[in-house]
Amino acid sequence: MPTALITGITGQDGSYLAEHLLGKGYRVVGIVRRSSTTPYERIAHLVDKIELLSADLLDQHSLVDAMAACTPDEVYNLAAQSFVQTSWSQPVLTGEFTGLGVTRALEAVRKAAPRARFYQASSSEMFGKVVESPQSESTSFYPRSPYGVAKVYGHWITVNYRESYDLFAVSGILFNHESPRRGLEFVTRKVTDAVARIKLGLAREVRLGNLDARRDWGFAGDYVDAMWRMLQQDRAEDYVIGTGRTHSVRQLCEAAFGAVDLDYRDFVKQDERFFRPAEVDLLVADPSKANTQLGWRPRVSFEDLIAMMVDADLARHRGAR
Ligand code: NDP
Ligand code: GDR
Repeated sequence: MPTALITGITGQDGSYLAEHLLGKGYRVVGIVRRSSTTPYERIAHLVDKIELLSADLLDQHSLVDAMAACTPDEVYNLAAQSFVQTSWSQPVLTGEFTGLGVTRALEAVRKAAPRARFYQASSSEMFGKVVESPQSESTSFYPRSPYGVAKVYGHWITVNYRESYDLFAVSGILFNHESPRRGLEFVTRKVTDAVARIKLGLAREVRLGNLDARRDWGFAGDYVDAMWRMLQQDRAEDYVIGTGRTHSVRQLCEAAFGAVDLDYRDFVKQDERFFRPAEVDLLVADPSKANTQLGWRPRVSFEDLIAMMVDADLARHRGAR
């Protein structure tokens, strides 16, 4: 039974990846950081099937100890400060978690589990102010936020450790992926949660920033399979993962409100607080390398994804009444 170690197991992707690997017969070990509460809501249904170790991306020794304790065959480094807007108010912390944290994770692998295969959660935010569309593995980076800059560092340090130490280290450049487990501050979930509350009479409006930004949105459950596939290849290489379709935040609102027969224009208000100091206007993936080499294709469409998220938020709010 192979062992997988997941940092960020309590996050959206960590929870789906844990399910995916358990389904394949893996022993799954997750890293959690100390908290005064137990914020395991996304993995509550899995806690008796996985092992949890206490460690933090800020603490090198804890990562080495975790690696030594479980001797993983595969390491998925998903932990990060992942909210772009927060990266302007906490740029140093974002650099520590999202940038240098990758080096700490790689050092822990090098010291305690050098034969383990390593996955780094890189991001389409590295393309930022895009120099071409669609974006592929060969597109140059132009990050537009402290988060994007930190991810570029994490990306290149992964490449560097592969080349310096012959580690099997890959970087998945993933475009936005969402689900009913998405954090409430991200725009898809913010909108679908608001749609549910408005439909049930619990709210009257939702305040958003830039409605013209365009993203390539897919379903998180599909994307964790791509992560796993990358680590099963003969050679460690980097891959772009996305759907190849792009929609604006306005179209997202149209789809989400439309799913409950409401018109978004009656409920969406624009608010300066949610505009960013520097915006990423357009992202759209060219996933042809992943299609060909990994045999990976997204299975859930944008429309079905938004409907799934609206349904889940409606059910949750109905249950809470
Ligand atoms: P989430 O924000 O849902 O999860 C982040 C995880 O990181 C949580 O488990 C969090 O733990 C953990 N974490 C944060 N800081 C630390 C730390 N110092 N030490 C240990 N753990 C820490 O992110 P997602 O699941 O959406 O994303 C997973 C990864 O993929 C991230 O690296 C993200 O940047 C990247 N990514 C995501 C994309 C997306 O669209 N979702 C697209 C491209 C890349 P806690 O629960 O304690 O807060
Ligand atoms: P993003 O996701 O920054 O792409 O990063 P987010 O959902 O936060 O923003 C997407 C776009 O929507 C616009 N927007 C708003 N965003 C939020 N959060 N709240 C609003 O009210 C709002 N109004 C408009 C934003 O300006 C932006 O253009 C996500 C994260 O998961 C990263 O960790 C990951 O690396 C990238 O996706 C790929």
